[in-house]
Formats: sequence, C-alpha cells, structure tokens
Amino acid sequence: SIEALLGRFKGCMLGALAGDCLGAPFEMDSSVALSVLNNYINKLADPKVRVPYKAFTDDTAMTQSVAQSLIDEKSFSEVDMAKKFVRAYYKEPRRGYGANIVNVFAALKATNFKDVWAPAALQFDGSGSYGNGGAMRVAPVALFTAAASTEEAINMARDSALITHSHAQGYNGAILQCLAVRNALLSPSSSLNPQEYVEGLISTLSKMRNPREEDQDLCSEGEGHGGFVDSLHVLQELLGRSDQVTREEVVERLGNDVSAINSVPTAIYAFLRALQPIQGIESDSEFLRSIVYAISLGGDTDTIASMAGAIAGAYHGSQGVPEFLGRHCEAWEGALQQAEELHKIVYKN
Ligand code: 8NA
Ligand code: MG
Ligand code: MG
Ligand code: MG
Repeated sequence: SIEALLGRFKGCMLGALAGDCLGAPFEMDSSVALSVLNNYINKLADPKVRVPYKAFTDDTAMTQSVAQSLIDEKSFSEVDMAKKFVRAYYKEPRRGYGANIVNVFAALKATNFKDVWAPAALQFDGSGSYGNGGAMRVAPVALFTAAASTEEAINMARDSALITHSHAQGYNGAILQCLAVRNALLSPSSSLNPQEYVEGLISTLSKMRNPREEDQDLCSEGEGHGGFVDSLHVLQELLGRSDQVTREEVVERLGNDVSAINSVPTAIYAFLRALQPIQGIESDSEFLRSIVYAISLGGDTDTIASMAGAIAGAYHGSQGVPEFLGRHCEAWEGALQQAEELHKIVYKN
C-alpha cells in the first residue's frame, strides 16, 4: 500500500544516513573487529551513555542534494542538481569528499554551469571517475522513480551520476545501486529470496540497452576486475555456500574500496547476508546488522554501509530502524522530511 511505502521511503533515507554516520569513524580501517562494533552499537543504544555525535560526510551531503533537487524540480534537472552539489560543497568543504571530485565542483563553478557534463568527462585524462560517488548518493533517484518504469529509473540513475562520474564503472555502479534499492523497495516484506533478488539484478543489467558505447564493459572491465554482472555471480555463489563465508573472502572477492566496482556489490551482499543472523554480531535488527556487517569489512566503511543501509531501509522500512539511532545521527529529521516529500510527489497525495 501507499502508506506502507511511506515507511519504506523513510527507511531508505534513514538507512543511507545511518550507514554514513555510523561508518565514517572507521573509514579506511583494514577491517573492524565485531566485538568493537557490538560495543559501539551497545553504547549508542544505552540512553545513559554519552558518546560523541555522529556527523554525516560527503555521502549524505550529496544524497541530500539529489533528493532536494528532485523535490524542488519535480523532475531530473542536471543543472539544478549540479548547482546543489556545488553549493553544498563550498558551504561545507570538509565533509570528506573524494580526492578528485572537488575538481569537478571547481570547474562547474568556474564555467557557471554552462555545460554541466563537461567537467566530469575531463576527469582522469578523459577516462572519467570510477569512484563510488555516483552510487553512494543515488537512493533518492530510486525513490523518485518508484512508480515509473525500470528504464526511467536506469536513465535517471545514469544521468545523476554523469554530473561527476563519466567512467562506465562510475555510472553503472549508480545504476546497480539504484536497482538494488528499487527492487528492495518493491519486494513484499519478509518474503525476499536472496538468490532471486540477485538474479533479478543480473537479468536487468544484462538486458540493459545502453546509449553510451562505453557500456559494453558492463560485463567485463579488464584490469583484473570482473564487471558488475560478474560480481553479482560471485555474490550468488557466496550466498549459496553452506559454510560460513569469512569477511576476508568477501573483501577479497567483492572488494571494499572507493571504486564503484569494488563497493556496490559488497553493499548488496551486506544487505542480503544480514537477512540471516551473522555469527559474532549481537544486534537482532536485520537493518542494523547490514550496516554493522558492512562496516566490519573495513575500507570505504561509510559509503558501503550507507549503500547497504539504503537498500536495507527500503526493504525493512522505518519500523525496522532502531529508534536510538535518531539520537546519534546528524540530520535525522531532514532525512525523514525528504522521504516524506519524495513520497508525496511520487504518489501525488
Ligand atoms: P572521486 O571521483 O574523487 O573518486 C574517488 C577516488 O577514486 C579518486 O580520488 C581516485 O583515487 C580514484 N579514481 C576514480 N576514478 C579513477 C580513474 N579513472 N583513474 C584512477 N583513479 C581513479 O570521488 P567519489 O565521489 O567517487 O568518491 C567517493 C568516496 O570518497 C567515498 O568513499 C566518500 O566517502 C569519499 N571518501 C572520503 C575519504 C576521506 O578520507 N575523507 C576517503 C575515501 C573516500
Ligand atoms: Mg564519505
Ligand atoms: Mg579497484
Ligand atoms: Mg566513503
């Protein structure tokens, strides 16, 4: 129902925020002991314990801009979205942005947004960024296109990424993350079959007709990396194993770095793995378990946890989000408000 979907919209926006805020303190650790994370979460859950406030980073700053642009424009506008990215960056440049994306912001500003696609296309000697920055901020696109066709969702995900990420891995990562959120959002609750869910993602990516010639490397990226479809097959294999798959193996086979190819499939895996209890993680919230597990893998912890949280929140809904998180994460109310406004636009109520 439309009312139940409002809870899913809220869960998605809160999950993206919570993953970023909870994961940021561990960014670039090689891995994080589960005992440390259990202790971390128990402290947050204890109303008597005072702990430092959890600030959001670039992941959330950019997600807020994507959401606000869709809310203000009621459609995708690359110029408005680019302006919101740039305004947010210059207002708060120390939110932990990627090392190179800031050159895109500077060029957009210097050229007064005359050709919004051009600065991204010039990154890395013209190859474009393959970072996960397009994927980490795409969740509001999945919400905004929830009632539209899959093709519309794909095209808007690609366009929203292309403002900063013109490498095929950069925008295809955004497409995959958008589809992961969309399919979680539209799955009936408590009935998701992980293998079928991944099969659905593989099938959509495999059938995608791409207007851009670079997209031929959707399935095979060279340089020792498999493409997104290859990673999804790995994910299926890991999910189907009867033995306990170690975190080391997950990192080795799916990755945990700032590239989209080595982080989006990992986030999807964290969501699916956390549907079952995970040995060593105390929390019995499936939502929180996905975020804790994502952080425990180390590497780009805020971004992988944010992407896992967005998917998990879209599936479990706000009722699956532990209330105590709202006391600790910056901009909680803002995320709830954007979720409500997006829901209102999509369902015209
Ligand atoms: P980005 O476009 O700067 O890409 C991130 C990084 O990926 C770049 O700085 C490069 O090192 C590398 N990279 C991307 N494309 C190429 C290429 N074609 N050739 C060679 N290297 C390449 O920024 P982004 O928005 O994609 O990055 C998102 C990540 O940055 C997120 O994890 C986010 O949390 C943030 N981040 C911040 C810190 C920090 O210390 N504050 C650390 C890691 C990541
Ligand atoms: Mg970040
Ligand atoms: Mg890599
Ligand atoms: Mg990060």
